[in-house]
Amino acid sequence: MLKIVSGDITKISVDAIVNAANTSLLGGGGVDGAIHRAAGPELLAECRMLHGCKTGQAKITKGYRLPAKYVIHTPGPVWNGGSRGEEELLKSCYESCLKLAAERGCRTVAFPSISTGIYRFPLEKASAVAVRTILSFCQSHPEIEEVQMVCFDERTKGFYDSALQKENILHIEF
Ligand code: AR6
Repeated sequence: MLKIVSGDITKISVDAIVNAANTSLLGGGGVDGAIHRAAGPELLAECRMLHGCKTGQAKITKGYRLPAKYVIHTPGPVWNGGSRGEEELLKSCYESCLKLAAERGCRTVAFPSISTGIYRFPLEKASAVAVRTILSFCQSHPEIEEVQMVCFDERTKGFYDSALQKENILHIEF
């Protein structure tokens, strides 16, 4: 099941939350900064041992002081007009995170809106990619019981709500 919710992802009690990181995995602004602040310095210490991560891939750490057991770190693509494989890379972020979550036995996962902040990915396109990819992964992995898209502002939530509505209509029609 996919739920679109409003809130702060650092407060969500799930098996794994996802961090919209950068390729260094050494922290930054936005949701990445919030997650590191809430998890405490042990998170950065573990991230240092991971030696970075490629765009579209994902790596997992413990959640330390967060309510979540794990943090899955994924560097999303920077939007550069759309002709540099941005949509495929974003799809790969969601798939890589869900794959890692399933491998670690996670049943509940929460995502932030990857790439739509500092990385400027247009929300309409990003929300469509995210919703489609999550729904399709969960269909073939029933062990993932619930995925939440945690939106930090109402504008973002509006885009994810309508992307989910569009997917549901498509599913009824075909
Ligand atoms: N909970 C949920 N969502 C949040 C939170 C929060 N606490 N804080 C911000 N957001 P961004 P990106 C939303 O910029 O575009 C970092 O410096 C935010 O409103 O965090 O993937 C990294 O180190 C937006 O909707 O991530 C990278 O360098 C969404 O999270 C770079 O930013 C993503 O915005 C990654 O940029």
